Amino acid sequence: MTTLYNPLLNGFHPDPSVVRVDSADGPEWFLATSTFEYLPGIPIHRSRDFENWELIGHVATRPGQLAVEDVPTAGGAWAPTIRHRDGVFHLVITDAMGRGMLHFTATDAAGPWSDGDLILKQDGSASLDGIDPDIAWDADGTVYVTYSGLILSGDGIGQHLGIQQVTVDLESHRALEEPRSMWSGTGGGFPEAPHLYEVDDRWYLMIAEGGTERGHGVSIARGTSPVGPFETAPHNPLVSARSTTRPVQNTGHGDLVIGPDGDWLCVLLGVRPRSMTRAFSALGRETFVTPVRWEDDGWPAIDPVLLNPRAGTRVEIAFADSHELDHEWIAVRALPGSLAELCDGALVLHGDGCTLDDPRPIFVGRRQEHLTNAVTVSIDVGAGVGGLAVRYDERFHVEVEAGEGVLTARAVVADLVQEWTVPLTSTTLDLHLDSRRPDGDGGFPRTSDVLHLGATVDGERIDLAAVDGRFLASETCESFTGRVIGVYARSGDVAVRSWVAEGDDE
Ligand code: 6LW
Repeated sequence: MTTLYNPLLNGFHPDPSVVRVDSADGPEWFLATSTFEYLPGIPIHRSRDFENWELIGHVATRPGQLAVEDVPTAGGAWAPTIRHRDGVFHLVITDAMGRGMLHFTATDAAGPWSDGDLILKQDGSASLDGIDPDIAWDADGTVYVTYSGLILSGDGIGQHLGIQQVTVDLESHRALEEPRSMWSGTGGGFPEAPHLYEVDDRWYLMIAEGGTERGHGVSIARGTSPVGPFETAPHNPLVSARSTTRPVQNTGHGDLVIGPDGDWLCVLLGVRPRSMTRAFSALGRETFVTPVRWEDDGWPAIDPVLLNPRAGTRVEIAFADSHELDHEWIAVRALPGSLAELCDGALVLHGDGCTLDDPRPIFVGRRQEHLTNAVTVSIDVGAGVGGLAVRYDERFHVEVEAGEGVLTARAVVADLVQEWTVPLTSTTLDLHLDSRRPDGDGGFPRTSDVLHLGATVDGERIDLAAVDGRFLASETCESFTGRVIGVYARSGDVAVRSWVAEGDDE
């Protein structure tokens, strides 16, 4: 029996879409998730048992595939759908406030993927207006793109037209009709994340509604045609954590697939909030999975998401032994390889005067994947100024920085900035950034975690500051992403010799 680990993908991996591909070698599953303003964009994870997942690459690895260089925070790669047909992987997604609604293809999910074609309105004038596109085919090969009609540009910006659908010619990438309104849920806010499934000669339209926060849920309807009409299931929402005290909240934005045991599964997003009232989700929206049962009446039932974290992990990277950055490294509105290079046994970042307050910092990082987490980097600041940071966005970041004779801990929370500084007599040192449970809580933790910032200089540990972790949580930052921990340079050259990260979810 397959073990369903939850989170299935730790760290910010929201809006999951999954596809199963059967071959002579057996089944494989592929997961795609959102990346917003980060690059490379749209990670693809692969599994052969639904337990162990490997990051095999990304859809957007080249300039121009997405246009995130100038998107506002939380713009960019929103909510993919991944499908497989006749040997080709198809992925549709909206590059929000970037290129628009896009269709990518690949014969190998690890890439390379195509450059991405805009899915155009019927008159060819512009991209379809909407988010969370789904792609489905009927037996005749007609292509249906079903999406959430949230208007992100132009006069109607912010309007929500409900769930919409068009048939599309994938040769011209043009809609063949004006958008039709579809069943849009049971009245919850923000109907989105539509997915169409043909099961036992019925067409099911599954959506998310209630918004991606605590009201989130998955609802479904069915009909005899992919264009509807659809009748609402009698027991919506199929799954939601709203008004519960479950440890996994915000569950919604689901996609269905047949798992290794022949049973159906639903992958979906969720958060793991901590504090006395479970208020703060430090890591952002992660990917989870839960069983699905088809009842005798032909409706699916989806179980509540059960937390089942994996064992802790330890990642050790000595850059002298590295020939290239692995797939886990990401950067803000730029590809990591354009900001940092491996040379002389180190990862060298070339500061350009930008700081973490700027839209394109010289920063390369990795998702924080565990609620209790410790990162140490060995760094040489003899030729520059830089450090180790945990980032939500330009207005919410906490870092420990060294260079020009000063060691600084800094907390930037919206427009509030606090710094702790001590003189620095060395240019080679270790920097530490730990997320620890709050102590002395008597079972009622007063926050999600506490961020401890420090350094080890000439063998002496210096604890500089402790910052309440609530200020770097998806609720506080009103963020679609999650914590990313990385190294950065403000000025000059900063050489990072090693990276050690370990954590668990106890
Ligand atoms: C995604 C939509 C959503 O497109 O937020 O709130 C957007 N839910 O489904 C980004 O995650």
